[in-house]
Amino acid sequence: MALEDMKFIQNFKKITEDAWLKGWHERNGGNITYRLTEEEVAGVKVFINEDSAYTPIGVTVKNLANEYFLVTGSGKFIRNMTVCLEENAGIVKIDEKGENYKIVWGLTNGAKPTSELPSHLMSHSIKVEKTNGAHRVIMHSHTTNVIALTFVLPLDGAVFTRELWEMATECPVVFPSGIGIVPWMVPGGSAIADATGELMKSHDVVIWAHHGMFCSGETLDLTFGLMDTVEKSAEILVKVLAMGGKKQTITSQNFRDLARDFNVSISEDYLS
Ligand code: 2HA
Ligand code: ZN
Repeated sequence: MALEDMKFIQNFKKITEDAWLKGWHERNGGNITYRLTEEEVAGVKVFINEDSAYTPIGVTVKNLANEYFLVTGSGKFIRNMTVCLEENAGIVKIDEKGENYKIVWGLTNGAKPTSELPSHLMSHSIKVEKTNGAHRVIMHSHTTNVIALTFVLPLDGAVFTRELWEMATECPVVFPSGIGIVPWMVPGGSAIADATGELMKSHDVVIWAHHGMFCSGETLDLTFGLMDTVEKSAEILVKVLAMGGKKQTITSQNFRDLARDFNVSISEDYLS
C-alpha cells in the first residue's frame, strides 16, 4: 500500500477538495493540520525519512512532543492538495521539547509548513489538554460570509454566537460552546497564536476579524462540518440583514427547550 492509499490521507484530500469547492480557499488562503494516531504513525514509518533538521516552531507546545502532523504547505493552494499532495503538504514531527519541527514526508522542493503553524500547534496543544487527546484537526478557512459579518457585527463572541445560533436551529447543538473572536491582528506569528489558543480553551470555533475562521474537531469530517455549519448560518444572517433584518426569531426559551431535548449544555451567557 502506498502512503496516499491510507485512509487519513484520502479523508484529507476529500475535505480539501470540498473546502476548495465551497469557495473558502482562494489562492493560498487557509490551511489545515491533522494529528496522526499511533496506528497511522506506525503505518507511515516505511514512507518517512527522519534525517532532516529541526526548525523552531515559534511557540512551545510541550504536550505535543514527538507527535506527527499532516500539514498544508506555506504558499500552497488548497485546490492543489488533490493534484499532488507531496508538493503541497507534508508530515512533520515535533521534537521532545515541543519547540521544533522537522519535515519527515512531503513538502518537496524546499516547501515549508503553513505560515499559520504557530496558531495551529498552539490550538492543538490546548485541545489535546482540554479534550484528553480527542481533537485531532485544526482547520483555518477564509469563509466569505463570516468574514463579511466581522465588518458589521460588534467584535464580541457572545454577540456572534447568539446571532449565528438564531439563524439555524441545529447551531447550538453543533457548537454549544459558542464562538471566540480575535480582533484584527497580523497573521502568521506567535501573538495571534496565543490569542487564538486562549479562546480555544473554551470554544471550538474562533473567528479572526476581517480574515477568517479557525475550527477544531475530532475528525476531518466533523471539523469540516463545523466550519460549514457556522458559515451556512453566517450566509443566512447576511441575507437576513440584507433583507432589512429579523422580524421574528428563535427565543432564549426556545434554545433552553432545544438544549434539554438534545441533551446539550449551553451557557446562560448566550441566553439573556
Ligand atoms: O495564506 O490563510 O492566514 C494562508 C493564510 C494565512
Ligand atoms: Zn488566513
